[in-house]
Amino acid sequence: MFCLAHTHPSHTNGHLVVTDEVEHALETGAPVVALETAIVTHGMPYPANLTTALSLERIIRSHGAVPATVALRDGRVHVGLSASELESLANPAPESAPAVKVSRRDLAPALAARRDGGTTVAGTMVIANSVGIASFVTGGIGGVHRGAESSMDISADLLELGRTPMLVVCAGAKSILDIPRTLEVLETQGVCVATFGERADFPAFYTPSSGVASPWRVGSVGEAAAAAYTGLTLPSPTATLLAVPIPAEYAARGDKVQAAVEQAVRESVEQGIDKRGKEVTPWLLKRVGELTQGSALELNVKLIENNAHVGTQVAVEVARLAR
Ligand code: PSU
Ligand code: MN
Repeated sequence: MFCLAHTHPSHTNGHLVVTDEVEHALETGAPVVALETAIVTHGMPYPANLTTALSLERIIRSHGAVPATVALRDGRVHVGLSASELESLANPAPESAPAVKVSRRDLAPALAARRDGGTTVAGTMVIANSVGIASFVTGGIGGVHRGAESSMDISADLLELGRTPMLVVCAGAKSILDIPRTLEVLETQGVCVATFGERADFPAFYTPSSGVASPWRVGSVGEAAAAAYTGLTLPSPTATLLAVPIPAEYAARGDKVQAAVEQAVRESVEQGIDKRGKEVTPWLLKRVGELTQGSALELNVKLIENNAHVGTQVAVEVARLAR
């Protein structure tokens, strides 16, 4: 259970609210798929953030798993959100304090201050793992930022993948990041990185290929699940980062978005935004959105829905292997 449980049994669940649906699924070994909410609070504008979050939950259910959307609300960690809780996170009342972006280091102060929060990949992994969830679907992970050799801006997502054994499904890393160095850090952290499908290279979020070789390739749901499940059974369990390329039909549009990404990165350096820590990723996402007039957002929705389709099938198989 979430942190306090180990040291203060009387506070068991004091910080944690798990919906009955998720709790029942966990008790019976049914597949549960975690979803993050930094993408809701900081990654996408309203109302696309809400419709996408609801659509992901629907897709996960349609493949026979239970979605567990993770967020912070009023001093508590929530695993599973109602539609109205999701709505208030996606579109906060104007008088309320804005939701914070919650990575591992933000968990304690955000809870203590009773702030609403959208959890990043790292923040979501910590929470999901603490309640026994083995699978997690997202869009893009954080990574090594370009220029990290001087800024040292390396997402906590990569270190969390190194210490929290679970399946994380993404569409690769955005090219706002330094993809070769991101893969280097994942190797250093001992993360199994496998690309789903026929391509030999790691996907770049908006486009199916980054030109950088993927360490592993898995050709089917079964192969992906076998790798992920085996990682969980090792004496020292390891995470699997399953990278699912955006479907080929979107490749041409992805190339156009790619040009906007390059421009946004240049502007962030010119304006010194690249030195602003946790603000960097949301700034770049917003700027790419403006430059592409919604086309980036549309691709973002398509690829994350595709991740949920593929990822849930893998999660269902991992749960079956674990029974
Ligand atoms: N990449 C995206 N969309 C996102 C994020 C990353 O394409 O919304 C979010 C995720 O929540 C991810 C976080 O975990 O940004 C990484 O932020 P940082 O680089 O500050 O660690
Ligand atoms: Mn960062």
